[in-house]
Amino acid sequence: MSNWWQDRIVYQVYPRSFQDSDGDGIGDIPGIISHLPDLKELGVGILWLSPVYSSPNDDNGYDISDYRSIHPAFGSMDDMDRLIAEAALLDIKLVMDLVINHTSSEHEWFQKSRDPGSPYRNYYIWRPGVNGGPPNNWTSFFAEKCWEYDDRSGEYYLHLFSRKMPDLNYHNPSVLSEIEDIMRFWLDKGVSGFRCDVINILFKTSLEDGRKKLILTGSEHYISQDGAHGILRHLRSDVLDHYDCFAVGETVFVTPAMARDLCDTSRGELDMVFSFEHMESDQIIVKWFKRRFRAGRFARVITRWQNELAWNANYLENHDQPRSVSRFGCDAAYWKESAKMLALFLLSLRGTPYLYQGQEIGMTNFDFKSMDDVRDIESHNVYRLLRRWHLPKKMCWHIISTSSRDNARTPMQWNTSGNAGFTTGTPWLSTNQNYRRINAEDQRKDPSSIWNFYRRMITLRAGSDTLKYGTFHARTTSNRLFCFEREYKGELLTVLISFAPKKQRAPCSGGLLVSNYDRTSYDGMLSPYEAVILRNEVDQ
Ligand code: TEU
Repeated sequence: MSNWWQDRIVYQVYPRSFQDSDGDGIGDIPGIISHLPDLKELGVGILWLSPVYSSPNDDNGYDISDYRSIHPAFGSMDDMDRLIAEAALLDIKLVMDLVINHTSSEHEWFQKSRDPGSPYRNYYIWRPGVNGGPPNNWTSFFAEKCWEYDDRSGEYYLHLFSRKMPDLNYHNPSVLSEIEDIMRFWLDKGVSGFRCDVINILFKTSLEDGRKKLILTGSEHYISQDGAHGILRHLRSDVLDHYDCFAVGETVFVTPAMARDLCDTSRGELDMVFSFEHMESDQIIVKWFKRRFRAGRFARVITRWQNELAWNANYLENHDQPRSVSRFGCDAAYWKESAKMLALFLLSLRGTPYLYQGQEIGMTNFDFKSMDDVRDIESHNVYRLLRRWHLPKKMCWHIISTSSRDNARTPMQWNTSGNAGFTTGTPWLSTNQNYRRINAEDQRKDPSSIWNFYRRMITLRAGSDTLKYGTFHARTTSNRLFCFEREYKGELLTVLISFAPKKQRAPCSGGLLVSNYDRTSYDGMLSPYEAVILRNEVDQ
């Protein structure tokens, strides 16, 4: 028996950039509601919302100041209730982002915590300075220091992200019970689970100095510690087990073995995790230093995760990553073919597929010209750091433009009207000017579009037990060709994926189930960026 979260497709909405309904330039919940029927038509079964809670937006909502209220720019709690109800009518389950490693510094708990005598003091990680400096040598995820001195209390607090995002203290059981109450609040409202932000770094085992590293000095003291596993088991048995819901963890720097410890059924922790290794296959040490994308390296990483985990959370894009067609495909000459190839690839893997808004129409990286157009805090911090290292401006811009998170955050391209139909006002982040060529309305009408191909692949997967539950076996992982098999109850599907801009021979027999090119049978030759699935029957 499978679970519903294994049979459905997840679609991630980044609310700020999805659909603005009131002209303030910021996407909102009524805007999301207006598109529920389109999502249904695409075949979406689960909607994951990036944070919509109250927030001063230092990190676009990942800095939460009240977990039980909605940011006014996104709408009201009534709008949220309506979204849950209307999604349910269409049999779309809603998943919320649960960001509990840190809160905003404007959260009431943190404001109270600044008073050393307050019962909230111990909700966060406060320490006196050492020799006139911070308590240890750790460095943050956002290329800045990770201790901030607070005048009011005469001590420093820890923040692994921005200084407006203080880390919670999971050595304090009160923090856990507060979080559990928040989870119950949302589950009681009818949401069906959580995407748990950086969930494997919650527990800081010690605050000793870390081994000096290029990035994240100190991380050996908090990545996937026993304490984090303990907390996850609590969240599962105290809360999640009492609802029909699931939890996917965003887990940084995990190996397959670490991931198994987080999501094997026997562990009673998470249902699946987002790993990063395939996203790191085109980088050198840090994401800012990209190397040429090599499909072979990428395919071998995917293969390892497919083989080593019973169930993966498969994704090629999210709000933190550049666009997949610009990164793993070709957003120029073979834009359409390579975007469809990536669709077929993603939907043929074993695991739950996650789509990110705009991926279904092949949205590309931003077309910005300078840092003035970029809004992301991380990108600005990194740009400043690179300039401090005296790197030439041109090189700094190249680094930001290939890797910035804003690549994924430009407004959703709905149609050819002003600002791509995203807003009637001024968008908070500029629209990519290619919206006249790349937009949802045109693609819905065009039977050969990327959108229609996604729809077709989602339908195919929904009706195929082999694609959903079959075993995975890789046959070729070269720089030009990724070939793997899925097998289930006497049916063998061979998936051939070309990552090459040229024709290539790839002999293989079987009935053609689907191709991203217009063809009715397979002759052993793949066109540029062609992807096909061939079907055979085998003895059981
Ligand atoms: O991201 C955590 C994370 O490690 C990264 O992907 C991060 O955003 C960055 O790219 C590191 O270089 C999660 C959220 O997805 C992200 O949007 C938040 O900014 C972050 O946590 C903090 O909540």
